[in-house]
Amino acid sequence: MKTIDVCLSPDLMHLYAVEGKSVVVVDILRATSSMVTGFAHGVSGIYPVAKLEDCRAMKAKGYLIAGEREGEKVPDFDLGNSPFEYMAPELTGKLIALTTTNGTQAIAKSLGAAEIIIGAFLNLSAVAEHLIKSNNDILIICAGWKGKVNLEDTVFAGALVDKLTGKFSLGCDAPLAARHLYTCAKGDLIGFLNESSHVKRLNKLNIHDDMRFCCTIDKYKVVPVLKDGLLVV
Ligand code: 3SL
Repeated sequence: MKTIDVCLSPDLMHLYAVEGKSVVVVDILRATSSMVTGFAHGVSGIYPVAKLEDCRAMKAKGYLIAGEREGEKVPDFDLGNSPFEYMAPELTGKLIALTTTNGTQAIAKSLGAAEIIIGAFLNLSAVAEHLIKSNNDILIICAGWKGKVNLEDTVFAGALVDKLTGKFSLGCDAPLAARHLYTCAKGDLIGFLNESSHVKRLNKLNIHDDMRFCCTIDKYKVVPVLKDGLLVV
């Protein structure tokens, strides 16, 4: 039986191999939720970039440039990192270069995997179905916050492990712990995540609606996959 494992922070990546695996990158608040929303609303490609300056340089190549630092939109960029911005009809067919504090860094650290896909509550079941079809060992990489473990990505990892239990065996105790956390959270996901440090951080920026939206399960069926550096569906 293939295995499923969870890396709770990108700073723990040295403990895991990505080669030959399906890697699921997750940054529920908000990078991977925004990516999934963008694709569901017709964005044609998202180029994830770790460094701000590399993202800015993509403007000259015809990309819209998007991203945040510390939760706030980069002032001269076209878009920030709220999923609501990624629903705009004028983004249909557009290419976006995106840099975020943690999410796009986690993608950069996943290079070398058999495939890299983007997970969020918004596309939870579609991701699970994709992984069953791929039938590789799975590694879920939680983007966390600047190397620290966070609640929302861990709960998502637990939800995905829960969906795949019986079809994949658990690689270590992290998927078990994540699944237990999800069991505690699932009755009131929004209430549970309200206590998280990033929700408090977003609240201080007067960003209140994004978290509720990012907790919507299975709103979309798209599964973004990294192909030659570009996320596509
Ligand atoms: O850390 C990230 O990648 C972002 O998603 C953080 S924020 O929600 O935009 O602040």
